[in-house]
Amino acid sequence: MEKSESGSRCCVVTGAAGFVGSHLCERLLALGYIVVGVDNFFSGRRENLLSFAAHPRFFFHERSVTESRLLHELYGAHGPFETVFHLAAIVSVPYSMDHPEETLEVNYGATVRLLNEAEKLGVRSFVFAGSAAEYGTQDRMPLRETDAGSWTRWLSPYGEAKYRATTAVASTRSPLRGVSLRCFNIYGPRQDPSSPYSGVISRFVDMAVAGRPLTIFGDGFQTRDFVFVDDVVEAYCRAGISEKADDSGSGGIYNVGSGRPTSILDLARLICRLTRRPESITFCSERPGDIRHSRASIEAIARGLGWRPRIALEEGLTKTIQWMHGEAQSLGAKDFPDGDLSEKK
Ligand code: UD2
Repeated sequence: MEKSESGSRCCVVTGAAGFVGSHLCERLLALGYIVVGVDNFFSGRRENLLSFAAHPRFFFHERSVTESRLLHELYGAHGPFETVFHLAAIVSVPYSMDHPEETLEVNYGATVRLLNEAEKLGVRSFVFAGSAAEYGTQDRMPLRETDAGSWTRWLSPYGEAKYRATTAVASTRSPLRGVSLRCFNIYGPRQDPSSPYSGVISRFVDMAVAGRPLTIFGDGFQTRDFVFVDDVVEAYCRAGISEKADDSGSGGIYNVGSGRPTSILDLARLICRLTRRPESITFCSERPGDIRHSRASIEAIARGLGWRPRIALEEGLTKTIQWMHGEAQSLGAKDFPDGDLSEKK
């Protein structure tokens, strides 16, 4: 993406304080965009904003995406925007099991309202954070975009709400361009390792850096498709900014993954090697509801957006480990101002 092409056009990023959203804001700022970030800190973290909160082209609003007329009010404050990147969501699958209605309202209902607002405001592109969870349980690998439908058996309200929202986003009509990115297992700096349901890489790296044994649920032969956060951000930028017409036939829905399977046992061994720890791995019982394998077909995104993953697993893990080392050292030394930063303009 060329900085010179973007001038000082404006984008909205919901979920700006999240793991992926914060990286996306940073990239858009580096590309020369004005970025209006929105987050209610339900799961986003203030420290994720630290590296760019004071940027002269970043404006932050502590708001919820469930507020009606949110985009209209942001438009009133900042003027027209070209792209809405909608990443804010209830991200915890276990939470979605306990709160199915709230999940449907936040992850689906709010998305439909934002889409309607975007249409009325003449926004050019609406890019949505879909999920591999939209595929539910499947035996056939790799997963193609057409493998999710009304017949799918979703494992959680999270998966179903994301599927419904993706369907709404993909059925927008010109001139608004709706794109949903079904991301597989994203990892990288700023992913929070603190819950038992945090991404396995963030947990393993955290355990290894702390010198604790790595805990595998099940036999370790289950596989996942891991994709580094910088590659995911590149996919968002291409989806939101690209002028290229979609000739992939996938209707504005794209998988974002590496296309490669990695077993959890191989992953654990690799992290032990990269952190120069002895191979200290313990096995516990399988996590209830876990899928066995997950792998993306990435043909559609290659054709439609010219995207392919660039960061190999070992390189991405090395960056994640370096970041986690830094976190471990600076623990307790963080400080961040409270409140709304939107007055800076
Ligand atoms: C991801 C999502 C989940 C849901 C699902 C849909 C994350 C964190 N989880 O679950 O919310 O969207 O995709 O497909 O994005 N594991 C261990 N030890 C650990 C942690 C995990 O062995 O300490 C295993 C776990 O049992 C699973 C694999 O590692 O077999 C990956 O776990 P995950 O939670 O990172 O991701 P996944 O794909 O199961």
